[in-house]
Amino acid sequence: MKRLLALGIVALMSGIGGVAHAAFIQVGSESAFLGYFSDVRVEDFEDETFIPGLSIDDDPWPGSIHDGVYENVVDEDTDPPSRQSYIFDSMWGFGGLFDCSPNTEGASIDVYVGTTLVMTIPNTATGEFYGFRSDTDPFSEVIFREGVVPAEDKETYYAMELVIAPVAAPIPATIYLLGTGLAGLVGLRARFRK
Ligand SMILES: [Ca+2]
Ligand SMILES: [Ca+2]
Ligand SMILES: [Ca+2]
Ligand SMILES: [Ca+2]
Repeated sequence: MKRLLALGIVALMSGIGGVAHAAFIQVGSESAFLGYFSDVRVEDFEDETFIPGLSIDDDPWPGSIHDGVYENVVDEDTDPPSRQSYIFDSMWGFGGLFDCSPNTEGASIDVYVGTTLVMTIPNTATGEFYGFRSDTDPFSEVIFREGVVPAEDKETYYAMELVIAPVAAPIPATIYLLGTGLAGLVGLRARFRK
């Protein structure tokens, strides 16, 4: 009996561990991504204005927007390292079309959420979709870093399009309270009229 209980606890704990490991799941195609999320925001870099909620932190190595793409370089050998953070209020999924061919194929791009490596964009990418989703917690920052790090290498890439699955905005508590408060007042008035 005790042994069964111990086995049960071990099974439970490994189950919890399994969920934690499955936090980020790479999504193989844009159609799979769009099929999974009913609500997505697309930034196509056709102008200098980003969709609401999106920003890119690329200090002190700013990229450029031209010809419908955002261009930048990932390199761990600059000081500070050349990395980019794609920031959005709160997302369940992030992806896009990425092209590593400009300025020849360099190193790959490793994509992080916090300190977790969530996917790698290979140096052979020429505009295919790379994306992932979280099935545990939403996230707000996606970091692009140089993958393999030989000192002489760096990866110049184009982000041709970003596809973001936002977390639906909850009804703010104050509006909800105001709503229920108004409903209460209407109810009171109705009662007094009788
Ligand atoms: Ca735009
Ligand atoms: Ca574009
Ligand atoms: Ca490098
Ligand atoms: Ca390149």
